[in-house]
Amino acid sequence: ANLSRLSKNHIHADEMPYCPKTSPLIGGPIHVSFPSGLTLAQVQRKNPLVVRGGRYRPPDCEARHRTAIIIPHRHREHHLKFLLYYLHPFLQRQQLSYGIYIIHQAGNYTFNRAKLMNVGFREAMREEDWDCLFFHDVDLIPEDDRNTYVCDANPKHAAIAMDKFGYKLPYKMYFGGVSALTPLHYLKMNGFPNNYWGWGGEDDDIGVRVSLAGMYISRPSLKVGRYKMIKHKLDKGNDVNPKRFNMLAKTRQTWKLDGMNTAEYEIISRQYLPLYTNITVFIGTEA
Ligand code: UDH
Repeated sequence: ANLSRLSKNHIHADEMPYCPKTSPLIGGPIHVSFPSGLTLAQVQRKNPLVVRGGRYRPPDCEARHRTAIIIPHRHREHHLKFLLYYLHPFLQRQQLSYGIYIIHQAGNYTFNRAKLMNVGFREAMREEDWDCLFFHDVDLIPEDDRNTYVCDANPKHAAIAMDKFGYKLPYKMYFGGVSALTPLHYLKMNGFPNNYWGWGGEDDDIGVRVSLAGMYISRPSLKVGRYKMIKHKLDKGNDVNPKRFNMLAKTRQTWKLDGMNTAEYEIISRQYLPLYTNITVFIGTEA
């Protein structure tokens, strides 16, 4: 009797039924264009149910999945605006409970995408028990909402078909752009490397870590895992990393010594903005 009273009392917060396994709001292909003059205020008006820090939960059902989106960022406000414009409605149509985290590298030292992901993982998990993390470049816009932002049994490479590669996988082990891991996957592979400074190599290192940790790469279909990249040139402060091939050849020896277990950084600020949580972090410089 006590138990049943307990569970009844417990109902108040959980009264809502679970969302259906497949969201009825999913529509398939999305036409992606980049309207000039778009502002963040407009994006905010179009997403009235998104709350402080860029959080959302479906209003009339209990989400089956809690997904954090982790976006490495510096000086790409223009791209970020378009990504938010498409991503918020996309995630809402999938009836997910979600949060968007921008991990902003402080200073003008060489960029380090993978280390920023380690920061994002730890800082997002500190806030909530997310069951899936999407590591997401700022310039990739998903073009089909059947590409659900939930995790698989194995680490998932979601950006299988990008326009810049002719909507094909450029090579079998490619793991760049957008990938999705559970906290367990992430810790099993010791997260991402911290020592790839500049452009290139880190995504292949991550792909190798997946297999060294005894996992496989899962992918959506080519039809669904489509992305449009916002065109741009290589950024200042993100020169091609000439050491990447030598480093990649050693991943087998280094993955347990360098990664989530050794990520050191200093949080400069944490801002709960209307459309996302911004974490500005100092991640150091190349040794
Ligand atoms: N990023 C930033 N700011 C930077 C650099 C990178 O925010 O200054 C982030 C952003 O999320 C971006 C991601 O890191 O989507 C990956 O960096 P990228 O867009 O430069 O890499 P990508 O390979 O584009 O997508 C490369 C453009 C031309 C490279 C030619 C090299 N031979």
